[in-house]
Amino acid sequence: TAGQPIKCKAAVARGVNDLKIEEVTVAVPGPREVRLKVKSNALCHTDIYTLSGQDPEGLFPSILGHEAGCIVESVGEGVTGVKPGDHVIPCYTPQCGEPECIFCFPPRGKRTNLCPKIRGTQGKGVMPDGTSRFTDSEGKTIWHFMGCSTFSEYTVVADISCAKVSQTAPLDVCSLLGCGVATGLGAAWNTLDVEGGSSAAVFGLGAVGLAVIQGCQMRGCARIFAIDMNPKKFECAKMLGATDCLNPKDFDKPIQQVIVGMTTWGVDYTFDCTGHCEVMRAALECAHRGWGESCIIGVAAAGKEISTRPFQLVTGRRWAGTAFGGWKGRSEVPSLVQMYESGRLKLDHYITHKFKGVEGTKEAIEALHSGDCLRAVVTY
Ligand code: NAD
Ligand code: AHE
Ligand code: ZN
Ligand code: ZN
Repeated sequence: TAGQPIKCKAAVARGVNDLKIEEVTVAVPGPREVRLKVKSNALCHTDIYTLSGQDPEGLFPSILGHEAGCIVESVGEGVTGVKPGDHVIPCYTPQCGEPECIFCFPPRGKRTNLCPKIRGTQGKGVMPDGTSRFTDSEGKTIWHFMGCSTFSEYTVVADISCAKVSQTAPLDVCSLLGCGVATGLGAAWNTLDVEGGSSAAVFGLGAVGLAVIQGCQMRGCARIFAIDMNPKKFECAKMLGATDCLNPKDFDKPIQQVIVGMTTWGVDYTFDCTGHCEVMRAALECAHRGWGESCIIGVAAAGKEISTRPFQLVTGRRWAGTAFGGWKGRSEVPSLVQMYESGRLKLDHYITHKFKGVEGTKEAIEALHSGDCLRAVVTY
């Protein structure tokens, strides 16, 4: 197949909540590009959010999907980091690693994973040269998404977006580390860098929130509040280390007041994993007086804004946020896979649903909507 366009099946987002299974053509990879055979895809809430038209950067028609385990099919000119047959996790936060990139390179690059090298074109649904590698059966352009577009049997990504991982790790588990679970762990370990013995509160118990709980538990947090409107999520939260499970519907006062009441001064570290601005406010306002830190992980719809009384910050709370948990894709994601393989990081519990074939993408979306699902994994 190398050197030739590939015809394959993909789930194409044609418009708002309109996903069609179609044959698409995937062009050969250009310079510094890699064509991937997608083996496994986990569905993240952000895919559904963009499909539902809430993403200001959302484009149609496009191929969504950004949590995947893949095998390199062929590489374009100048690619040295990966070769055909390598197992990779595509990362929507790339890592150019060039010495002149102040975001990648120490000393300042130590603080962030937000390499901007291809972010401009990525947000416009195209490869770094400004064009797409996908066409439909009529030869019309289909746009890329988050530099990944993994709801397709084949995709093309930039080489700086490819984290080369162990050949022996199962690709379905690898796909979880392409976004949600890695993000939750990184929010706790990198972004807020939570301390052992401290307290944490996690709002929203999807895979992202549960991974925050797991990360806090592994760091030795003494008390972990788990908050969700769906009590079915509490069992897994407890299994991962939550000490107090709260459903805001069970109280007649705002949940932040409930939590402050249970702790005197609030919680050391809090996390929004819902994407709702009122929840982000609640998370900030139950952070500890004097030093509490609150991390926004959830993605809010176009036009939404956060608010709180400035007094909340004046009295020592800090508002933070994270993209992909602060992980630098190529240099750090492979070590998460190693942690899994060595048994130090448990991940199997996130895969609650499994489907087969690109058609399974629709079933996966229904599963995530049902509220019973943490991650639905579709294998090709
Ligand atoms: P999910 O849909 O699986 O889980 C969200 C959970 O929040 C659900 O359990 C839901 O019941 C709960 N929830 C909804 N409203 C609530 C409320 N008012 N109070 C308490 N709980 C509430 O989603 P996910 O895949 O775990 O993703 C979570 C969020 O993180 C999404 O907004 C997603 O877009 C975002 N995300 C961000 C990053 C990042 O890098 N910043 C990465 C991955 C996902
Ligand atoms: N495109 C949206 C924002 C979407 C967003 O915030 N994405 C998160 C990742 S969600 C993963 O599931 C992120 O990391 N953003 C950083 C980036 O560079 O995209 C908008 O509001 O325009
Ligand atoms: Zn860079
Ligand atoms: Zn995601």
